[in-house]
Amino acid sequence: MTRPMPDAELRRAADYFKGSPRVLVLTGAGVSAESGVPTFRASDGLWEGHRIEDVATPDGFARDPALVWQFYNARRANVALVSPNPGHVALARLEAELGDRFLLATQNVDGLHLDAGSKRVLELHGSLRRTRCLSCKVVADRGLEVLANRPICPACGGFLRPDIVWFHEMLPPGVMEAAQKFALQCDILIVVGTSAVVYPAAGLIDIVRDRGDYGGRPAGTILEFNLEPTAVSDLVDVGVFGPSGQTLPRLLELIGGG
Ligand code: BV8
Repeated sequence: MTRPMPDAELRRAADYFKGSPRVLVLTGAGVSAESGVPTFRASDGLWEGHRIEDVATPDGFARDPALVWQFYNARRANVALVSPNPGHVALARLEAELGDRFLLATQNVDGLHLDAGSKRVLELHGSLRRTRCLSCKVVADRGLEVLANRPICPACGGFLRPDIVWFHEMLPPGVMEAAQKFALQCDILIVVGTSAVVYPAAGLIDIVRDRGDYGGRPAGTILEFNLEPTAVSDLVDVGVFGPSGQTLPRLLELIGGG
């Protein structure tokens, strides 16, 4: 049974977009769920059958690189079969309206925001579509082509790893800083489809909320788009509960006076 659109909350959320606000968006796996990409912590989540330690940490890769590549090649194959959903498209439309007053920081590694036409995207956790050579360090965009279980660098013959930020690894230099800088200045933070438990990504929410306590601008408005309450739901100004593939397009309609 599909739930009714949360129109009252959507109208409250849309009211914050009057004028031309600076908008930061933080997305997680939920924004890709309706495209057919499994989320991490749902019952059918990606981690089932695999312990995080075995497939998404440097130690796991050192222990069994073939298992890790099997895990990531399976995800590459899944993403090759899916397309952006209307939620991704709505965020690309919001960027088109706001230009450099918009920035999208995603925890996702599926590349679907870019496929949907978003340009101002920070991939906080890397991308399934890139590899990095353990020897010559070259980062290559390999799209979603099928890779071997132990792919070799075409440039130097070294072993490749996914260009993904695993747990206990630092995020790419500059990426998190750019997101944090925007979080200090934005008027609105939209949090979409994330359980908000992974740091430092989830820390963007704290920055927007607490920056006034540290001499910064007063706290920005935080809007949460999710199926259900999360660890941050009691911190947000408006919670919009429903599938983001439906609620985000409706938000754009209401902002546009729809
Ligand atoms: C770091 C790439 C500094 C992999 C990912 C101990 C030692 C070391 C570090 C730590 C430690 N304890 C804690 C940490 C920090 C750690 C961390 O945060 N751990 C958590 C689990 C507690 N973070 C790190 O390690 C980070 N690095 O701290 O470096 C450092 C370095 C060395 C030593 C110390 C510190 C690196 C974190 C990056 C990890 N890599 N991804 C891959 O993707 O394969 S994280 C992984 O989780 C994904 O990127 C994913 O995006 C992310 C978060 O998950 P979500 O996106 O939120 O997905 P989830 O399934 O959880 O939730 C989906 C949500 O969507 C749900 O709320 C659901 O209701 C909703 N939803 C579902 N459908 C819909 C929907 N909403 C709307 N519409 C729908 N249709």
